[in-house]
Amino acid sequence: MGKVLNDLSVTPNLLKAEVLRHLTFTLGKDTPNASLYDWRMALSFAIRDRIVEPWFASTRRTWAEDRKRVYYLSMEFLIGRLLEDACVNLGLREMAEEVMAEFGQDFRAIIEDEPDAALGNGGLGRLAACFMESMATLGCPAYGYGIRYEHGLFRQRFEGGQQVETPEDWLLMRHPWEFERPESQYTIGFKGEMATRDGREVWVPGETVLATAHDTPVVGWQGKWANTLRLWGAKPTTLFDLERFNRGDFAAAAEPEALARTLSRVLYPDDTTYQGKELRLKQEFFLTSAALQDILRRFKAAHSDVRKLPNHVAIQMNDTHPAIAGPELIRLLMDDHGVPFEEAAPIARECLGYTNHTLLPEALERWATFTFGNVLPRHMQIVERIDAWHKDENYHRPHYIGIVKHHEVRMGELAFIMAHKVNGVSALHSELVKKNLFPELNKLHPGRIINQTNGVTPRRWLKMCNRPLSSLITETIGPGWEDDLDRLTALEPHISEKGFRALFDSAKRTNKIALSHWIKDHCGLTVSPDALFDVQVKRIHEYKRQLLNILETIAHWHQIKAAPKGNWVPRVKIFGGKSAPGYFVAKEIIHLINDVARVVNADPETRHLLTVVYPANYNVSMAEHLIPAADLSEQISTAGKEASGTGNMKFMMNGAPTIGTLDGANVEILEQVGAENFFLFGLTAEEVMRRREDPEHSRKAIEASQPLQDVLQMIAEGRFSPDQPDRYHGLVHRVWHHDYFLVASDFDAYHAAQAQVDIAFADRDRWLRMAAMNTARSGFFSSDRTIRSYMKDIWSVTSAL
Ligand code: 26W
Repeated sequence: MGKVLNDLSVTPNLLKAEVLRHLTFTLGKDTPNASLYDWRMALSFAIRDRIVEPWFASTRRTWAEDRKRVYYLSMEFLIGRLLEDACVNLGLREMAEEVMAEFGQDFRAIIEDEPDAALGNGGLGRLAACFMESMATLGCPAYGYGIRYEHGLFRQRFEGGQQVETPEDWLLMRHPWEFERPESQYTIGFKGEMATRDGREVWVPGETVLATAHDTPVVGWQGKWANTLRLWGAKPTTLFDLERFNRGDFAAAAEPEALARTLSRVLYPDDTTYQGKELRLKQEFFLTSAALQDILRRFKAAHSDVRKLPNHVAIQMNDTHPAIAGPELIRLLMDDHGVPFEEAAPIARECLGYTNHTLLPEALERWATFTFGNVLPRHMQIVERIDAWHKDENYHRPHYIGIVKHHEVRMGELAFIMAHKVNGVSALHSELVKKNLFPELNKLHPGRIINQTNGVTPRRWLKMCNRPLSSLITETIGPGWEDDLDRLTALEPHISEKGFRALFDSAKRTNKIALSHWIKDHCGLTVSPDALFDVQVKRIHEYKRQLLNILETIAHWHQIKAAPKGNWVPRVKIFGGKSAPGYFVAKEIIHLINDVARVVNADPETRHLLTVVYPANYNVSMAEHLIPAADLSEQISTAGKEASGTGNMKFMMNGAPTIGTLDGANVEILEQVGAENFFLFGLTAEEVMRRREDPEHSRKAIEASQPLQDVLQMIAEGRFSPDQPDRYHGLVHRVWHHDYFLVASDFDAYHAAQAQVDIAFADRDRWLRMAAMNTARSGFFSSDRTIRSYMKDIWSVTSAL
C-alpha cells in the first residue's frame, strides 16, 4: 500500500470549531436555537470537509497517472445513512461523539436523525453500495452512476396487519453529502425518427431531457482514497412554455418541466418482477446515456483515439437494467465519432461487463419491440445489427438463440453478447447461469461466464454496526482486520479459551439488550435477551419462503401448548421486509405473519417462551440494529432460487450461525464454517427439480407430516383470523396444490433442524463456539475480496494505493 493521502491530524478542538463554524455560517443558527437537524447538518458538513481532501487527491492522482477507471452502472444504490460510516472510515467516530457531547448533543440521536437513503430495493442495490465502499478502500479509481430518485423505496406501515405503502421523501430535508454539478449536464433523447442528413442516417429525437450530475464522495477505510457516486437528476430542456404562459394557461406552461422530472421521480419498487413499463425503459436509457456521454467526455479530455477506449475504461452493468449500454456506446461511437459498426461493436464489448443477479424467469427483462422501437428507434436498428453481427460471427448459432425473438428484445442475451465477461454472484449461481440460463451462449463463448462470489463491507457491517464485537476483536487480535478480514481467523485459537467465550457472549448480550429496548420502543413488546433471537430479514418473496418460517413457528407454538411445562428454549422470532406493492401472495404472507404474531403474543401460556416480532419498514438502518443482535440467521430459500444472498454474510460476520438450504452463497458459508457450525436442511437444487416432476409432491408431503397438517388446519379454521375465518383459504389451498417453492416438501426437515438449533442453543458453551467460529471464518465474505477479483478478472485495473 502506498502513502496515506489524507492528513488525519484533526484534533477535537479543531473539529469542534468546524462544527460551530458550519452551524453559524452554513446553517445560520446560533447554538441556543439549533435543532437536532441543525446539529446533524453542522457535523455532516464538518465531516464532509475532511473527505474533500482525499477526494481531490484521488481524482488528481487518477488524471496524473492516466489510470484506467471503473464505471459501475446501476439503477439502484441502497446506501443507507452516511454520517456514521464517514466518521468510522475517517477514524473520527469517537472524536465526533466527544465533540457533540461537549455541545450537549447525543451522537446516537444525531446519527438516527439522518434519513435512510433507500435508492434501491434490496440485495442488488445494497451490493452496489458495498462495492462503492470497497473500491474506495482498495484505491480502485471508480465512479458509480445511478439515478437521483426524489422518492426512494416506499415506506411500509401495517394497518390491521396488512402492508400499506406511503411515499418516501429523503430529499425533503437538505442532503448534506452531495455536490450539484450544473456544468455536468447532458441531453438525453427519446422517440422521434430516423432521418438522412448528408447521406448519413441520423436520429432526430422527438423528446429531450437534461441529465444533471449530483456527486457524493465515497471515502474508503482510513481515508486513503475517495471515489464519486454520480447520480443523475432529470430536468427539462425548456423550463417553461412561455407562449402558453403568456396565453394565460399557467398550469400547462409548466408541463415540460413536470414531464421531464417524472424520469427521476421514483424508484420502481418491484424487485424480481419486471413490468415492461415505458417509463422504466426511459429511466434505464436516461441513466445509461448520461453515464456514457460523461465517460466519453472524460476520456476525450486526455485521449483522442476512441479505439483505445478499452485500455482506459471498464464499464460494469449491474444486471440487465443498464444493458442498453451496448447499443448506446456503439451509437455514440458511430454517430458522434464516425467509427464504423464493425469496429465499434468489439470496442464496446471490450469495455463492458455484465453481472447477472437472478435466474427467476419473471425477473428477466424483455421489451416489446414495439415499445423499444418507439422509445429508442435508433437503438432498435443497432440491436438488430448486433444480432446479425453475432449470428455472422457464430454461424453455428442455433436459430432459437438471439436478442430479438417473438417481437421482444431480450436484455439478458443483449447484455451477454455485448459483454466480454458475464458473471454470476455465487459459485452455485454461476454454474446455474451456465447450465440453465445461457447454455447455448456459454457453448459459443466458453470462458466468458465466470463467478464472482458477493461480499459485504466489514466497515459498515461489523466495525460500525457492532461496536461491542469490534472492540473484542481488536483487543484479541489487534487492529488492522477491518481491511484484511481474513485476519479474523486469528480469533480461532481463542475460541477454546473460556475467558474469550465469556467476552464473546457478553458482546452479543449487550447487542441483544439494546435490541430488546428497541423492540419495546418500536413494537411495544417485551422480550428477554436470554431468549434465542431468530431473524429473517429480506424482501418478502415466495422463493425466500417466509411462509415456511411462519408455518414452522405455528408448529412450534402448537408443540409448546401441548406440553407447556416442557424444557423449551425461549425464542423471539423476528421478521422484517417489504413486499412489492402489487405482489398479492407476498402481501398475504405479511398479513399471516402479523396475524400469527397477534395471537401468539397474546397467549399467556406461551408468552415467556415464544414471541413473534415484525417491525414495519425494514431498511438498511434497521438491519444495522437487528443483525448484531441475532443468534440465528434464517436463509431458507428454495434451493436454486437465491442467486447469492448477502444478508447471510452479514449475520455470519456478526456471529450468528445459519439455518439454511444449499442455496446461493450459503453453500460457500457452509464450506468456510464447517457442517458442525451450520444448520443445514432441505432439498438440493437438483432434488428440487426432480421433486417438481411429481405433480402430487405437496399433497404427499403434507399427508406424511402430522405437524404440517395440524398447522394448515389451524390456519384454515381461522385460528389466526377469527374476524374472518376464511381469510387464508386461498393460501392453504396453494400449499396443498400449487406449492411451486416446495414449502411442504421441506417442512419436516426444517422443523427438525430447528429442534437441533434448540439443542445447540441450550448448550451455552457449544453455542458460543459455533457463533464465534462464524465470525472467525467470515473473512472470505468481505467485499474487498470480491472487488479485488473483479479488478483482476473483469476490469484489468490496478490499485492506485
Ligand atoms: C426489473 C425488475 C427487477 C429488479 C431487480 C428484476 C431483478 C432485480 C434484481 C436482480 C433482484 C436482486 O436484488 N437480486 C439479488 O441480488 C443480490 C446481489 O447479487 C443477491 O445476493 C440476491 O440473491 C439476489 O436476489
